[in-house]
Amino acid sequence: MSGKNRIAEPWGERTPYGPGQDWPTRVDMFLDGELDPDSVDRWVPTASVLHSNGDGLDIAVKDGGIVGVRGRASDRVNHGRVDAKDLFGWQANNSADRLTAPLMRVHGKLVETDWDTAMGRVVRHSRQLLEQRGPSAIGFYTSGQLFLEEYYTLGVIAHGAIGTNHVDGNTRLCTATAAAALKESFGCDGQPGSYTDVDHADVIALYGHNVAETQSVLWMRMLDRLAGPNPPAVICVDPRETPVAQHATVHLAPLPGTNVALMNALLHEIIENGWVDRDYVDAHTVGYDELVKRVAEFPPERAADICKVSAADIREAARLIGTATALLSTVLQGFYQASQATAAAVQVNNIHLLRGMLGKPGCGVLQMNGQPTAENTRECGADGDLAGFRNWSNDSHVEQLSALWNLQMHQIPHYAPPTHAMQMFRFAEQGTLRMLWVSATNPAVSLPELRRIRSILAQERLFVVVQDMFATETTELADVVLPAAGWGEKTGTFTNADRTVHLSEKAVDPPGQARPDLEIFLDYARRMDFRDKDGQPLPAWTDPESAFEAWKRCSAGRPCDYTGLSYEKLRESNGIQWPCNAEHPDGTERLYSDGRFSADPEYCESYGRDLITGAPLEPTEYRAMNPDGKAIIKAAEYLPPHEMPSKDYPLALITGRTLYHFHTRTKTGRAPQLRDAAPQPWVEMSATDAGRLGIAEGDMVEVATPRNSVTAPCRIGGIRDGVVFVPFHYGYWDVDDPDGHHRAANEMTLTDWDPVSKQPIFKTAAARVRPVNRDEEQR
Ligand SMILES: Nc1nc2c(c(=O)[nH]1)N[C@H]1C(S)=C(S)[C@@H](COP(=O)(O)OP(=O)(O)OC[C@H]3O[C@@H](n4cnc5c(=O)[nH]c(N)nc54)[C@H](O)[C@@H]3O)O[C@H]1N2
Ligand SMILES: Nc1nc2c(c(=O)[nH]1)N[C@H]1C(S)=C(S)[C@@H](COP(=O)(O)OP(=O)(O)OC[C@H]3O[C@@H](n4cnc5c(=O)[nH]c(N)nc54)[C@H](O)[C@@H]3O)O[C@H]1N2
Ligand SMILES: [Mo]
Repeated sequence: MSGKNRIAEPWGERTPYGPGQDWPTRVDMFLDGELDPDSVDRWVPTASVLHSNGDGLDIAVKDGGIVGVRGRASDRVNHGRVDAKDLFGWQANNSADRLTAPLMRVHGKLVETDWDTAMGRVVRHSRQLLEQRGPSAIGFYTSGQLFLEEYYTLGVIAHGAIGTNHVDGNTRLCTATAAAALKESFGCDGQPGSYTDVDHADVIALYGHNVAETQSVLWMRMLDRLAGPNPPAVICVDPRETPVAQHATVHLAPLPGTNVALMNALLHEIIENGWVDRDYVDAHTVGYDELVKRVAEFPPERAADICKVSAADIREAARLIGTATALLSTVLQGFYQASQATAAAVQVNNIHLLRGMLGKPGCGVLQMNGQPTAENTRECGADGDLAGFRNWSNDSHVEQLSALWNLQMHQIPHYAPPTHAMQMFRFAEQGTLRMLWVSATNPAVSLPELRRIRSILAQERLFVVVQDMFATETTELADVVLPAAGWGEKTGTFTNADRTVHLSEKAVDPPGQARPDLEIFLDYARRMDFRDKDGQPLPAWTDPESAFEAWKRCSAGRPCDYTGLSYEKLRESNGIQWPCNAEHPDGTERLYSDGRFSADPEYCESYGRDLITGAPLEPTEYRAMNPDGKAIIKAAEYLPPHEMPSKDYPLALITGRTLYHFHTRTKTGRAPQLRDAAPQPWVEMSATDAGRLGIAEGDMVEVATPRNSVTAPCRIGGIRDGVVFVPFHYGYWDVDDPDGHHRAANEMTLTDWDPVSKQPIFKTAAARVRPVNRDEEQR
């Protein structure tokens, strides 16, 4: 299939199939310059890294360089298909402007240096801070895009060797709510469902998830079901008319930030109409009566009034969900980055508990991930959790870690939950955090309220280390920049949103002096001379495979058990879902098939939080509420978003993605096909709102919130009235524009987060729009 087609037709040709049948294979490939596949020297197995779907693919290598990719037909996830970003995005690896040497700030300017000098400076600074201020002066802000081995190593260095509680990932912006919602309902993180549920479902409900653009291969699977016999009904909950909405049986377009009201009305209907599986609820859950009381206050008319959708549509969606024989639900940023994120996501879990639809073919919940390796950040404890889904407030779990790492228990901080990213930036702002090591993330574009973030990172007193493949808006603010090898240039494993583990093998050498992140972290540990309590080097491992073996020991007996896996086994596999151990040597397709959850007070990852205030439950409260470790049905009242449209800012601003770009475009902005498909930001508005303001398609407009503004051309499209959308991909590394700050959506977003998951609210802010006249444009 030619590359051009996949920009115009991102989902490719249909291969229809029916319920219970195997999804047909279709192999996608793109090679540089129409190269003949037979002329490729080697095909090196890996998986996709520009979303969390985990599509199996092979890298084509010729003359020591990457020349293309091809989907792996045998892989359980994609059956050969490749997302458009992955087809073209690999070209970024070959880009001439890669970082190839460490950089160091000298007299205010970043200058090239060597590894010894750069690491020497990092080590000197760390030692000084440890001596003068203690471990809490040092923080690590990592990613959902490194490999498992790298996160585990970073987690051991930070939580163990240094003993700081300030470790989090950009997963805080991404899947913190997925993790939180799974902990609240099932006692532990871990995706219950499987992508194969698409093959069996008769109803698929997507909550705030534009899967067509953000996990396009999963959408191909859904499209193929829709094109086949007995297609599923689709329910789409999204204020925009996304491609998903265009295929939906029922499209509910709520006002941003009103998801809990809508969910309560759906639950109200399910209970009212007797669509509850009482046997399942009685046998496997606690909390049902409280939910019944709570949602009794939410007849569809009330939600219709709050969300501004029709009560009849709510009833119809509830009927489809309530009478489904196999219900699959997916949830993502429209729920996770909105107000009351965890409260809303938990209500989706509640639907499945009420209907007894878990652990059976077609009956999955996918509290989705976004980034390719976000699951591993969470498992390995590099994100504000402890390794192996261990519970920071259960001493026996901390003791297990101290035994694994051969440290004293008090060396591992557990006085409070690990610090979340937004709080780490606050500590840096206040001056208690003095060193921040940023790996594989670009906070100067991706965090909310960028003016504030820039001023925090630019402080003289904060020592900033940034580890990346490219110069970015964030490296510009660093004191030391470390050049990293990327995907295809290093070996490691990662796990997708449905628990499928892949091994990604090194295909080519990194450019110049760039080094794998694992090597950089281990080099730091050696130079710092970190030791365990017997004086042995910590961490003890030296390469990806020995790191993986160490991680297996850490995961043993936990829900994310990797003990049955090895590099050798992964090399021969088509993707294996954890847990994989002696009991399940081929992995596990669905969790909780037996109605037993990871919620036992001694075993669970979390005792949960109050869904409104976010206050953690005491261990004794949890034991009293859930002594037998059942699934937990948690009700939530609806609260309006904090920043509502007002007289001065009458619209609701939401932000998100386009199919052609990944985040801050450091990769997709360097692939010509993708760059040209969406070269600049835009502002999406409804025809009614635009008409009222005298704005026509293509006119330049300024969107402003109380914080800052963005100027971009208007696109008039299928978005509900009263709402504007701006993609968040556009920073300014690639524009020679002194006013580049007015491109980034996050100039406008607010510093506020969900009280439970601490995930920032990127999808509700009050905004106003005005046309920008030609004179202003030229100024
Ligand atoms: N092409 C592409 N794919 C990607 C990525 C990418 O950058 N580009 N990134 C990956 C990552 S890390 C992530 S996290 C995922 C994100 O994947 P998605 O969550 O699917 O993407 P978003 O565009 O952020 O948001 C989804 C939808 O939420 C809707 N929405 C906004 N506010 C509300 C609300 O209040 N309620 C409801 N119900 N919906 C609302 C928006 O209209 C939007 O269509 O994508 C992954 N895949
Ligand atoms: N307004 C708004 N803001 C958002 C969102 C939104 O929907 N709206 N979504 C949020 C979400 S869900 C996410 S996930 C974040 C994403 O935000 P970021 O993580 O900041 O975005 P990326 O551009 O993916 O940044 C990853 C960086 O890592 C580098 N990199 C890639 N691979 C490697 C590697 O192997 N090693 C090293 N060292 N570096 C590497 C890349 O070059 C890039 O600079 O944005 C969040 N921000
Ligand atoms: Mo994300």
